[in-house]
Amino acid sequence: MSKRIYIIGTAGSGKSTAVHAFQVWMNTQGFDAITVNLDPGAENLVYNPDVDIQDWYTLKEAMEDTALGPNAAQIYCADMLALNAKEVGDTIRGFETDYVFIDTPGQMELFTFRESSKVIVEEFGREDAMMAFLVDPILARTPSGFVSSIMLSATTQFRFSIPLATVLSKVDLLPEKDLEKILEWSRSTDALNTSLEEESGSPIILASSEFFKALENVGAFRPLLPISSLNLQGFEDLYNEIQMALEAGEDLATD
Ligand SMILES: Nc1nc2c(ncn2[C@@H]2O[C@H](COP(=O)(O)OP(=O)(O)OP(=O)(O)O)[C@@H](O)[C@H]2O)c(=O)[nH]1
Ligand SMILES: [Mg+2]
Repeated sequence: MSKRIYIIGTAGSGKSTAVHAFQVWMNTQGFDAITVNLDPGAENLVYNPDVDIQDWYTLKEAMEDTALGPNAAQIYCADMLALNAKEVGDTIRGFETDYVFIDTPGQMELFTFRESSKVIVEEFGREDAMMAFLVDPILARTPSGFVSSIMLSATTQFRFSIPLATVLSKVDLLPEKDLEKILEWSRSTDALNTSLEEESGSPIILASSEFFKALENVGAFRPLLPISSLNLQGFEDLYNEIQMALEAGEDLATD
């Protein structure tokens, strides 16, 4: 069965571009990969999805049919996903491919916090499924923004209980100094704590607290994987991380 990789992240974090870049990178490595768009509001996608939720319904149609405003219509569409999950899953299973890259709706809460996405993950298959959470570098540049991003990533992991890689997106936009700093925070809670204290001007115990240790223990706080969809930097490392996580899952399943 093909491996399914869900690309998740806050609005504008680079999900759609990463889906396309990952497919391109896979093809250069001789692997076959297909793309799936689950965003009913996506316009001008940078890739041509092999499976597109917009063939079932679009945000625009939902607004016309229900007379809902854009935000309520987004939620309506997110819930519609569950109704179409089996058909979309069957369409995906119709492809013989190594990898399936799944682009999720712009605003992450539409996927992360709605029950329908759990239906999707079950229907598409839990086995050999993984998530890549994209951290937006603009948010991660400040210590408090970095911590918020890690918490969002951890929330996603708690919601779905499938392996998750936390990825720092668009690193070509970051000056080398900022990139190093962010990576250092993701490797060392001491470094993070020092920067948090500098930012707030008062002592902070967050990064050394039991809470952060718990995040570390469940794997939510880990060294970030830096990628750039612009120059394909980091995709090999992300690929290796996915392989390792899914193989570890297989070993557990066969134990
Ligand atoms: N420099 C640079 N820009 C990027 C990269 N990835 C994405 N972008 C840009 O960031 C913006 C948002 O990218 P998208 O891929 O649309 O992000 P998204 O998360 O799918 O956005 P929504 O679905 O609208 O929430 C676009 O202008 C992209 O061209 C990258 O690796 N480097
Ligand atoms: Mg998108």
